Amino acid sequence: MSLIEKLNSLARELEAGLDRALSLDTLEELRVEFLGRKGRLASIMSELPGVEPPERPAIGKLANEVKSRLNALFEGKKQTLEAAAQADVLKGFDPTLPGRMPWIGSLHPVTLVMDDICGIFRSLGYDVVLGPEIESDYYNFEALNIGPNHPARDMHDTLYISNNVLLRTHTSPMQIRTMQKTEPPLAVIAPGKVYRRDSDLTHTPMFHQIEGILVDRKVSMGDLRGTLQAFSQRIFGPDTRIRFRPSFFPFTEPSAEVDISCMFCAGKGQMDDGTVCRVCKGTGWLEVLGCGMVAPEVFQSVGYDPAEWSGFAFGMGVERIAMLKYGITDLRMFFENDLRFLKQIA
Ligand code: 2U9
Repeated sequence: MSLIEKLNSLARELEAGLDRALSLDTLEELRVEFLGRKGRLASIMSELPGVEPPERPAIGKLANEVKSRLNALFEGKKQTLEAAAQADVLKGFDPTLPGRMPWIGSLHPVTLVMDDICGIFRSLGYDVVLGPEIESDYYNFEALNIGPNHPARDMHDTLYISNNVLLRTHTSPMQIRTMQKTEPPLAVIAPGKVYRRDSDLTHTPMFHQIEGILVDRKVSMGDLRGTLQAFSQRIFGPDTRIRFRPSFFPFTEPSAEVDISCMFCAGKGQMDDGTVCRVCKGTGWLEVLGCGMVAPEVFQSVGYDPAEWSGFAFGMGVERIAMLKYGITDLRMFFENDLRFLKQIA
């Protein structure tokens, strides 16, 4: 067979092969077999030097024409197969289906409640102050009328870093720092993390507190009560009542624990079906915070004259408020980061 015949036969064979090729893989195999560097066309062309010189130009020209025609056919078939493959992908796709919603992060329940509480006090004219979690013994205890041997140190379960440096057990150091650099009158709240060497079902080594202080002339216990009544109604609902029970804190005198009427049984102590309320255990009241009138020793430690200035202070645990507000019964829920729990509240 002459080279011309071989070329024409090769072209016919490839054309037939292209017609039968149903996939891009088969197409590639054909391309390598016929048009590849060591393929059949190259093999035919390698016979060219053996052809009589006068015939070579015509055969060379034909070979080039065959090569570019086959390349064009090959490219055309490739495009057809690629379009078909794309259509196959689209076959299983329903553009009318709703998109997948990406999960958007949300605020932690403790942060939400902390923001709520700060918002309420800001609306009453309080400024928010933030400060260090690592504190000195002076700011955490001494300036708050808790001397070196004061029994109240016991109930603080302090985590010490060194003799005089510790993790703050309450946010009260911030009220001292604020008063040291601010002339009265003032009203601030101090939210943040506090630390205690305490860990059981109802205590965690770190929890969140919000404390507040208001200093002015002639501040009374009635002002304190009115403030906490307004706060409780805004955070727990307009029907909330409060009551004071006498208590003791070294930094306030007199001091009180504050209870709110139970929001689960409306303060009745029992449910509509007559069963005892499991939240307030039948008392109708829930303890939510502590408070009192700022002790004169505290005013003296920041250079305020206790004869001229008076004030009230209060403090609350944020996790406790969040548990009551959302009916959460296990404190550990806040720290486990279980998304099923977190999503219910956000
Ligand atoms: C200054 C003066 C007075 C802050 C107060 C309480 C009462 C109180 C507890 C509530 C639950 C702490 O989180 S808890 O364990 N706090 O009962 N805190 S009065 O009094 C201050 C603070 C700073 C300068």
